[in-house]
Amino acid sequence: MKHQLPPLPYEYSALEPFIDTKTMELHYSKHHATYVEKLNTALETFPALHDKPIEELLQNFNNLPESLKISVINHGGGHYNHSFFWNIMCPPSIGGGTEPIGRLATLIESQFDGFKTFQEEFNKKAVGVFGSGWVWLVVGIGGDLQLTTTQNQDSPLMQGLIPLIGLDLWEHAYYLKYQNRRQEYVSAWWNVVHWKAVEVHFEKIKEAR
Ligand code: MN3
Repeated sequence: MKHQLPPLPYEYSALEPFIDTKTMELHYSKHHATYVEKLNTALETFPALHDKPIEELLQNFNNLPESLKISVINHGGGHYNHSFFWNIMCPPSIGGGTEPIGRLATLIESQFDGFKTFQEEFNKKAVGVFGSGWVWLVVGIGGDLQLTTTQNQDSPLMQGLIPLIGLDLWEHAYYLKYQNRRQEYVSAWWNVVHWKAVEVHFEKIKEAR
């Protein structure tokens, strides 16, 4: 079974002015699509593995055949990370950019000394990533929240972590609009974080444990 580019849950222009239309279009229809294509190509000669969900391949990447490992980490990670990324964003008009509520909010408050402090720490980590990578809020193995960064398309799943939010820090994610001003992109991005979706995802993780 081939991996598929999942439908984008909104129009290319939906996250304007924070993420511009042209960037969304290229990011989804070129960058993400290419990860999916290259992942499928790499898996062609491994039919048994081709049927497995991408999450499972990444969580167990250590057991993959050596010749396949790098392709799954790069293109499989790229496919998973972007599929995840589209779904934790939405336009402000339907709730993007609010603050979390409920159990997730309580946990953020207690672990990071408040939502504002959490955002500041996240931003600091985002700006500190050298080259291409991602910054994440994840659920750790013990169920605690952690801020972490990954290089290239490495996925937190590879370390047994479950992402709650993640921000793409590759230049392809922001260069057309923000050029070298990554900090500005990171600050603007908070306006489109879909906390409602993140909370639902968080509750599911809690139930599964
Ligand atoms: Mn990207």
